[in-house]
Amino acid sequence: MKTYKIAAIPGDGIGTEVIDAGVEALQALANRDGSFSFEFDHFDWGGDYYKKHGRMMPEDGLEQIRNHDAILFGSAGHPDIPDHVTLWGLRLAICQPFDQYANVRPTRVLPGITSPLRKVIGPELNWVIVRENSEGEYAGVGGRVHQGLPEEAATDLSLMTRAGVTRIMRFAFKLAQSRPRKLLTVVTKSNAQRYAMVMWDEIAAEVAKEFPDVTSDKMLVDAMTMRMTLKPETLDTIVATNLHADILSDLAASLAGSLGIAPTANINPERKFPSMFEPIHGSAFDIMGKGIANPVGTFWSAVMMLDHLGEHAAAENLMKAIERVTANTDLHTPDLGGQANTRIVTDAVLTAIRSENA
Ligand code: NAD
Ligand code: K
Ligand code: MN
Repeated sequence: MKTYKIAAIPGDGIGTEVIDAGVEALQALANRDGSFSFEFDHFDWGGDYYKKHGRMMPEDGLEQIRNHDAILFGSAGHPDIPDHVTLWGLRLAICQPFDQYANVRPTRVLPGITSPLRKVIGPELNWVIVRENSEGEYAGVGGRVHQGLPEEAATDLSLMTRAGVTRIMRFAFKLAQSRPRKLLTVVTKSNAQRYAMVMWDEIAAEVAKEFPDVTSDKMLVDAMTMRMTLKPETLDTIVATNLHADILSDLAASLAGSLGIAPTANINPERKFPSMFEPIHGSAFDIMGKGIANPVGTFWSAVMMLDHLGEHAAAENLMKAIERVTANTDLHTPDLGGQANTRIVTDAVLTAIRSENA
Protein backbone atom coordinates (compact mmCIF):
# COMPACT_ATOMS: atom_id res chain seq x y z
CA MET A 1 0.00 0.00 0.00
CA LYS A 2 1.29 3.43 -0.95
CA THR A 3 1.64 5.94 1.91
CA TYR A 4 1.75 9.63 1.06
CA LYS A 5 3.54 11.89 3.48
CA ILE A 6 1.68 15.19 3.67
CA ALA A 7 2.88 18.31 5.47
CA ALA A 8 -0.15 20.09 6.95
CA ILE A 9 0.51 23.77 7.65
CA PRO A 10 -2.76 25.33 8.87
CA GLY A 11 -1.20 28.75 9.58
CA ASP A 12 -3.56 31.29 11.12
CA GLY A 13 -7.17 32.40 11.43
CA ILE A 14 -9.67 30.16 9.66
CA GLY A 15 -6.69 28.36 8.10
CA THR A 16 -6.62 26.12 11.19
CA GLU A 17 -10.37 25.46 10.99
CA VAL A 18 -10.49 24.49 7.33
CA ILE A 19 -7.29 22.42 7.31
CA ASP A 20 -8.61 20.21 10.13
CA ALA A 21 -11.66 19.60 7.92
CA GLY A 22 -9.49 18.86 4.87
CA VAL A 23 -7.38 16.33 6.78
CA GLU A 24 -10.54 14.54 7.95
CA ALA A 25 -11.82 14.26 4.38
CA LEU A 26 -8.50 12.97 3.05
CA GLN A 27 -8.26 10.39 5.85
CA ALA A 28 -11.79 9.20 5.07
CA LEU A 29 -10.85 8.69 1.41
CA ALA A 30 -7.69 6.78 2.26
CA ASN A 31 -9.42 4.50 4.75
CA ARG A 32 -12.19 3.86 2.28
CA ASP A 33 -10.11 2.89 -0.69
CA GLY A 34 -7.46 0.85 1.15
CA SER A 35 -4.99 1.14 -1.74
CA PHE A 36 -3.25 4.16 -0.26
CA SER A 37 -2.91 5.94 3.04
CA PHE A 38 -1.76 9.28 4.35
CA GLU A 39 0.75 10.16 6.98
CA PHE A 40 0.17 13.75 8.08
CA ASP A 41 2.85 15.80 9.77
CA HIS A 42 1.41 18.93 11.38
CA PHE A 43 3.47 22.10 11.55
CA ASP A 44 2.38 24.87 13.93
CA TRP A 45 4.05 27.61 11.87
CA GLY A 46 2.47 31.03 11.52
CA GLY A 47 1.58 34.04 13.64
CA ASP A 48 1.63 32.38 17.08
CA TYR A 49 4.94 30.73 16.25
CA TYR A 50 6.21 34.19 15.22
CA LYS A 51 5.22 35.68 18.57
CA LYS A 52 7.30 33.04 20.38
CA HIS A 53 10.26 32.75 18.02
CA GLY A 54 10.39 35.99 16.03
CA ARG A 55 9.92 34.15 12.73
CA MET A 56 7.01 32.48 10.96
CA MET A 57 8.76 29.13 10.50
CA PRO A 58 12.01 27.61 11.80
CA GLU A 59 15.25 28.33 10.00
CA ASP A 60 15.40 24.73 8.76
CA GLY A 61 11.66 24.68 7.98
CA LEU A 62 12.12 24.00 4.26
CA GLU A 63 14.38 21.04 5.08
CA GLN A 64 11.64 19.63 7.31
CA ILE A 65 9.10 19.53 4.47
CA ARG A 66 11.30 19.07 1.39
CA ASN A 67 10.72 15.33 1.17
CA HIS A 68 6.98 15.31 1.73
CA ASP A 69 4.78 14.27 -1.20
CA ALA A 70 2.67 17.42 -0.90
CA ILE A 71 1.85 20.34 1.37
CA LEU A 72 -1.66 21.21 2.55
CA PHE A 73 -1.69 24.87 3.51
CA GLY A 74 -4.26 27.05 5.30
CA SER A 75 -3.48 30.75 5.47
CA ALA A 76 -0.72 33.14 6.44
CA GLY A 77 -2.10 36.25 8.13
CA HIS A 78 -2.45 37.24 11.80
CA PRO A 79 -4.35 40.22 13.22
CA ASP A 80 -1.36 41.36 15.34
CA ILE A 81 1.36 41.07 12.68
CA PRO A 82 1.77 43.14 9.48
CA ASP A 83 0.49 41.23 6.44
CA HIS A 84 3.73 41.54 4.47
CA VAL A 85 5.63 39.90 7.35
CA THR A 86 3.29 36.90 7.57
CA LEU A 87 3.00 36.43 3.81
CA TRP A 88 6.72 36.69 3.05
CA GLY A 89 7.61 34.75 6.20
CA LEU A 90 5.52 31.70 5.39
CA ARG A 91 3.59 31.34 2.13
CA LEU A 92 6.05 33.03 -0.19
CA ALA A 93 8.92 31.57 1.87
CA ILE A 94 7.71 28.15 0.70
CA CYS A 95 6.40 28.90 -2.84
CA GLN A 96 9.48 30.69 -4.06
CA PRO A 97 12.35 28.37 -2.94
CA PHE A 98 10.28 25.31 -3.95
CA ASP A 99 9.83 26.91 -7.38
CA GLN A 100 6.06 26.40 -7.34
CA TYR A 101 5.82 28.69 -10.32
CA ALA A 102 2.44 27.59 -11.63
CA ASN A 103 -0.53 28.55 -9.52
CA VAL A 104 -3.67 26.86 -10.84
CA ARG A 105 -7.11 28.18 -9.84
CA PRO A 106 -10.22 26.48 -11.20
CA THR A 107 -13.60 28.21 -10.95
CA ARG A 108 -16.99 26.64 -11.52
CA VAL A 109 -20.47 27.36 -10.30
CA LEU A 110 -21.06 24.24 -8.22
CA PRO A 111 -24.51 22.64 -8.04
CA GLY A 112 -26.88 24.47 -5.69
CA ILE A 113 -24.81 27.66 -5.65
CA THR A 114 -26.08 30.83 -7.30
CA SER A 115 -23.70 33.14 -9.11
CA PRO A 116 -24.29 36.84 -8.44
CA LEU A 117 -24.16 37.28 -12.21
CA ARG A 118 -27.71 37.53 -13.41
CA LYS A 119 -26.93 35.85 -16.70
CA VAL A 120 -24.90 32.90 -15.49
CA ILE A 121 -26.25 29.42 -15.24
CA GLY A 122 -23.79 26.84 -13.88
CA PRO A 123 -22.04 25.46 -16.97
CA GLU A 124 -21.44 28.91 -18.47
CA LEU A 125 -18.76 29.64 -15.94
CA ASN A 126 -16.01 27.03 -16.01
CA TRP A 127 -12.57 28.60 -15.95
CA VAL A 128 -9.05 27.82 -14.86
CA ILE A 129 -6.80 30.74 -14.06
CA VAL A 130 -3.06 30.10 -14.31
CA ARG A 131 -1.17 32.53 -12.15
CA GLU A 132 2.55 33.15 -12.61
CA ASN A 133 3.70 32.40 -9.08
CA SER A 134 7.43 33.04 -8.91
CA GLU A 135 8.28 36.52 -10.16
CA GLY A 136 6.56 39.58 -11.66
CA GLU A 137 5.06 42.05 -9.20
CA TYR A 138 5.79 39.70 -6.26
CA ALA A 139 9.48 39.24 -7.04
CA GLY A 140 10.28 41.07 -3.81
CA VAL A 141 12.53 43.56 -5.59
CA GLY A 142 12.35 47.18 -4.49
CA GLY A 143 13.02 49.33 -1.50
CA ARG A 144 12.39 52.51 0.45
CA VAL A 145 14.68 55.50 0.86
CA HIS A 146 14.28 58.33 3.38
CA GLN A 147 11.67 56.26 5.16
CA GLY A 148 9.02 58.34 6.92
CA LEU A 149 10.41 61.65 5.63
CA PRO A 150 8.55 63.95 3.22
CA GLU A 151 11.05 63.08 0.48
CA GLU A 152 10.51 59.33 0.90
CA ALA A 153 10.46 57.27 -2.30
CA ALA A 154 9.63 53.57 -2.62
CA THR A 155 9.47 50.95 -5.38
CA ASP A 156 7.99 47.48 -5.89
CA LEU A 157 9.61 46.36 -9.11
CA SER A 158 7.92 43.85 -11.35
CA LEU A 159 10.69 41.57 -12.51
CA MET A 160 9.96 39.21 -15.39
CA THR A 161 12.44 36.91 -17.05
CA ARG A 162 12.24 35.26 -20.47
CA ALA A 163 12.68 31.86 -18.83
CA GLY A 164 10.01 32.59 -16.21
CA VAL A 165 7.44 33.83 -18.70
CA THR A 166 8.16 31.08 -21.23
CA ARG A 167 7.62 28.30 -18.69
CA ILE A 168 4.32 29.70 -17.40
CA MET A 169 3.06 30.22 -20.99
CA ARG A 170 3.96 26.63 -21.90
CA PHE A 171 2.20 25.42 -18.75
CA ALA A 172 -0.92 27.46 -19.56
CA PHE A 173 -1.07 26.43 -23.24
CA LYS A 174 -0.64 22.79 -22.24
CA LEU A 175 -3.45 23.06 -19.69
CA ALA A 176 -5.70 24.80 -22.25
CA GLN A 177 -4.89 22.01 -24.72
CA SER A 178 -6.02 19.39 -22.19
CA ARG A 179 -9.45 21.00 -21.76
CA PRO A 180 -12.32 20.41 -24.22
CA ARG A 181 -12.54 23.98 -25.57
CA LYS A 182 -8.75 24.44 -26.10
CA LEU A 183 -9.11 28.15 -25.47
CA LEU A 184 -6.56 30.40 -23.75
CA THR A 185 -6.88 34.07 -22.88
CA VAL A 186 -3.57 35.83 -22.21
CA VAL A 187 -4.07 38.74 -19.82
CA THR A 188 -1.76 41.70 -20.19
CA LYS A 189 -1.33 45.41 -19.55
CA SER A 190 1.09 46.12 -22.36
CA ASN A 191 -0.46 49.45 -23.24
CA ALA A 192 0.70 51.11 -20.00
CA GLN A 193 3.52 48.79 -18.98
CA ARG A 194 5.86 48.89 -21.92
CA TYR A 195 8.79 46.63 -21.07
CA ALA A 196 8.09 43.41 -19.18
CA MET A 197 4.46 43.22 -20.33
CA VAL A 198 5.48 43.68 -23.95
CA MET A 199 7.95 40.81 -23.54
CA TRP A 200 5.09 38.80 -21.96
CA ASP A 201 2.96 39.35 -25.09
CA GLU A 202 5.82 38.49 -27.45
CA ILE A 203 6.57 35.24 -25.59
CA ALA A 204 2.86 34.34 -25.59
CA ALA A 205 2.83 34.73 -29.39
CA GLU A 206 5.97 32.57 -29.73
CA VAL A 207 4.67 29.79 -27.48
CA ALA A 208 1.30 29.88 -29.27
CA LYS A 209 3.09 28.54 -32.38
CA GLU A 210 4.01 25.37 -30.42
CA PHE A 211 0.29 24.74 -29.78
CA PRO A 212 -1.49 25.20 -33.13
CA ASP A 213 -4.60 23.43 -31.85
CA VAL A 214 -5.12 25.98 -29.04
CA THR A 215 -7.01 29.17 -29.83
CA SER A 216 -5.57 32.09 -27.90
CA ASP A 217 -6.52 35.70 -27.53
CA LYS A 218 -5.20 38.67 -25.60
CA MET A 219 -7.00 40.93 -23.08
CA LEU A 220 -5.92 44.01 -21.17
CA VAL A 221 -6.51 43.30 -17.50
CA ASP A 222 -8.96 46.15 -16.93
CA ALA A 223 -11.14 45.08 -19.85
CA MET A 224 -10.79 41.51 -18.62
CA THR A 225 -12.89 42.30 -15.52
CA MET A 226 -15.67 43.40 -17.85
CA ARG A 227 -15.43 40.29 -19.97
CA MET A 228 -15.48 38.08 -16.85
CA THR A 229 -18.67 39.67 -15.61
CA LEU A 230 -20.54 40.28 -18.88
CA LYS A 231 -19.32 37.50 -21.18
CA PRO A 232 -18.22 34.71 -18.81
CA GLU A 233 -19.11 32.02 -21.34
CA THR A 234 -16.40 33.28 -23.75
CA LEU A 235 -13.60 32.34 -21.33
CA ASP A 236 -12.00 29.01 -20.49
CA THR A 237 -8.30 28.93 -19.55
CA ILE A 238 -6.70 32.21 -18.51
CA VAL A 239 -3.05 33.08 -17.90
CA ALA A 240 -1.99 36.22 -16.05
CA THR A 241 0.84 37.70 -14.04
CA ASN A 242 1.26 37.16 -10.31
CA LEU A 243 -0.64 40.33 -9.31
CA HIS A 244 -3.23 40.37 -12.07
CA ALA A 245 -4.17 36.73 -11.51
CA ASP A 246 -4.29 37.24 -7.75
CA ILE A 247 -6.94 39.91 -8.23
CA LEU A 248 -8.82 38.22 -11.07
CA SER A 249 -9.07 34.95 -9.17
CA ASP A 250 -10.79 36.54 -6.14
CA LEU A 251 -13.21 38.08 -8.64
CA ALA A 252 -13.65 34.68 -10.31
CA ALA A 253 -14.32 32.99 -6.96
CA SER A 254 -16.92 35.61 -6.04
CA LEU A 255 -18.64 35.27 -9.42
CA ALA A 256 -18.85 31.55 -8.71
CA GLY A 257 -20.60 32.29 -5.40
CA SER A 258 -17.97 32.82 -2.68
CA LEU A 259 -14.30 33.19 -1.91
CA GLY A 260 -14.82 30.32 0.52
CA ILE A 261 -15.21 27.67 -2.19
CA ALA A 262 -12.18 28.45 -4.37
CA PRO A 263 -9.16 26.13 -4.45
CA THR A 264 -5.62 26.58 -5.63
CA ALA A 265 -2.56 24.49 -6.38
CA ASN A 266 0.97 25.90 -6.23
CA ILE A 267 2.68 23.51 -8.59
CA ASN A 268 6.33 22.72 -9.17
CA PRO A 269 5.75 21.00 -12.53
CA GLU A 270 9.22 19.41 -12.60
CA ARG A 271 8.41 17.70 -9.27
CA LYS A 272 11.81 18.53 -7.85
CA PHE A 273 10.03 19.95 -4.80
CA PRO A 274 6.66 19.27 -3.18
CA SER A 275 3.68 21.20 -4.52
CA MET A 276 1.36 23.05 -2.16
CA PHE A 277 -2.45 23.01 -2.09
CA GLU A 278 -4.57 25.65 -0.32
CA PRO A 279 -7.89 27.44 -0.48
CA ILE A 280 -7.37 30.80 -2.17
CA HIS A 281 -8.82 32.72 0.78
CA GLY A 282 -6.85 34.09 3.71
CA SER A 283 -7.27 34.12 7.50
CA ALA A 284 -10.69 35.86 7.40
CA PHE A 285 -10.25 37.79 10.65
CA ASP A 286 -13.95 38.74 10.63
CA ILE A 287 -15.14 35.15 11.10
CA MET A 288 -12.20 33.32 12.68
CA GLY A 289 -12.92 31.29 15.81
CA LYS A 290 -16.65 31.15 15.04
CA GLY A 291 -16.61 27.74 13.37
CA ILE A 292 -18.48 29.00 10.31
CA ALA A 293 -15.69 29.09 7.70
CA ASN A 294 -16.66 27.38 4.47
CA PRO A 295 -14.40 24.32 4.12
CA VAL A 296 -15.32 23.71 0.44
CA GLY A 297 -12.28 25.62 -0.89
CA THR A 298 -10.05 23.33 1.14
CA PHE A 299 -11.89 20.17 0.06
CA TRP A 300 -11.55 21.21 -3.59
CA SER A 301 -7.84 21.92 -2.99
CA ALA A 302 -7.60 18.39 -1.61
CA VAL A 303 -9.14 17.16 -4.89
CA MET A 304 -6.34 18.94 -6.76
CA MET A 305 -3.79 17.37 -4.41
CA LEU A 306 -5.18 13.87 -5.03
CA ASP A 307 -5.05 14.44 -8.80
CA HIS A 308 -1.46 15.65 -8.48
CA LEU A 309 -0.57 12.49 -6.53
CA GLY A 310 -2.16 10.37 -9.26
CA GLU A 311 -5.09 9.24 -7.07
CA HIS A 312 -7.70 10.17 -9.68
CA ALA A 313 -10.47 7.86 -8.44
CA ALA A 314 -10.25 9.32 -4.93
CA ALA A 315 -10.17 12.83 -6.42
CA GLU A 316 -13.34 12.12 -8.35
CA ASN A 317 -15.00 10.64 -5.26
CA LEU A 318 -14.23 13.76 -3.24
CA MET A 319 -15.37 16.16 -6.00
CA LYS A 320 -18.68 14.28 -6.29
CA ALA A 321 -19.07 14.41 -2.51
CA ILE A 322 -18.49 18.18 -2.55
CA GLU A 323 -21.05 18.68 -5.31
CA ARG A 324 -23.61 16.54 -3.51
CA VAL A 325 -23.21 18.72 -0.45
CA THR A 326 -23.28 22.10 -2.23
CA ALA A 327 -26.40 20.99 -4.09
CA ASN A 328 -28.25 21.06 -0.76
CA THR A 329 -28.73 24.69 0.27
CA ASP A 330 -29.37 23.56 3.88
CA LEU A 331 -25.68 22.71 3.90
CA HIS A 332 -24.50 26.19 2.87
CA THR A 333 -22.36 28.26 5.25
CA PRO A 334 -23.19 31.98 5.82
CA ASP A 335 -20.87 33.18 3.00
CA LEU A 336 -23.25 31.37 0.63
CA GLY A 337 -26.30 32.76 2.38
CA GLY A 338 -26.92 29.65 4.50
CA GLN A 339 -26.80 28.78 8.18
CA ALA A 340 -24.65 25.66 8.27
CA ASN A 341 -21.23 25.66 9.94
CA THR A 342 -17.86 24.07 9.21
CA ARG A 343 -18.66 20.96 11.27
CA ILE A 344 -22.00 20.31 9.58
CA VAL A 345 -20.57 20.72 6.07
CA THR A 346 -17.58 18.52 6.92
CA ASP A 347 -19.79 15.77 8.35
CA ALA A 348 -21.98 15.93 5.24
CA VAL A 349 -18.93 15.59 2.99
CA LEU A 350 -17.63 12.65 5.07
CA THR A 351 -21.02 10.95 4.73
CA ALA A 352 -21.09 11.62 0.98
CA ILE A 353 -17.56 10.20 0.60
CA ARG A 354 -18.63 7.01 2.32
CA SER A 355 -21.75 6.65 0.19
CA GLU A 356 -19.97 7.33 -3.15
CA ASN A 357 -19.76 4.09 -5.13
CA ALA A 358 -21.13 2.33 -2.04
P1 NAD B 1 -9.66 36.79 3.27
O1 NAD B 1 -9.66 35.83 2.14
O2 NAD B 1 -9.11 36.29 4.55
O3 NAD B 1 -11.17 37.28 3.55
C1 NAD B 1 -11.92 38.08 2.62
C2 NAD B 1 -13.43 37.93 2.92
O4 NAD B 1 -13.88 36.64 2.48
C3 NAD B 1 -13.76 38.02 4.41
O5 NAD B 1 -14.98 38.70 4.58
C4 NAD B 1 -13.91 36.57 4.82
O6 NAD B 1 -14.79 36.35 5.91
C5 NAD B 1 -14.46 35.92 3.55
N1 NAD B 1 -14.01 34.52 3.47
C6 NAD B 1 -12.79 34.10 3.07
N2 NAD B 1 -12.70 32.76 3.17
C7 NAD B 1 -13.89 32.33 3.63
C8 NAD B 1 -14.40 31.03 3.96
N3 NAD B 1 -13.68 29.91 3.81
N4 NAD B 1 -15.66 30.96 4.43
C9 NAD B 1 -16.41 32.06 4.59
N5 NAD B 1 -15.98 33.30 4.30
C10 NAD B 1 -14.72 33.44 3.83
O7 NAD B 1 -8.87 38.09 2.77
P2 NAD B 1 -8.36 39.39 3.60
O8 NAD B 1 -9.39 39.77 4.59
O9 NAD B 1 -7.92 40.33 2.58
O10 NAD B 1 -7.06 38.88 4.37
C11 NAD B 1 -7.02 38.48 5.75
C12 NAD B 1 -5.61 37.99 6.06
O11 NAD B 1 -5.32 36.81 5.30
C13 NAD B 1 -4.49 38.98 5.71
O12 NAD B 1 -3.50 38.84 6.69
C14 NAD B 1 -3.98 38.51 4.37
O13 NAD B 1 -2.65 38.88 4.12
C15 NAD B 1 -4.11 37.01 4.54
N6 NAD B 1 -4.23 36.26 3.26
C16 NAD B 1 -3.48 35.14 3.14
C17 NAD B 1 -3.58 34.35 1.99
C18 NAD B 1 -2.77 33.10 1.89
O14 NAD B 1 -2.19 32.66 2.85
N7 NAD B 1 -2.71 32.47 0.75
C19 NAD B 1 -4.49 34.73 0.98
C20 NAD B 1 -5.27 35.88 1.15
C21 NAD B 1 -5.14 36.64 2.30
K1 K C 1 -4.73 30.34 1.53
MN1 MN D 1 -5.06 36.42 -3.09
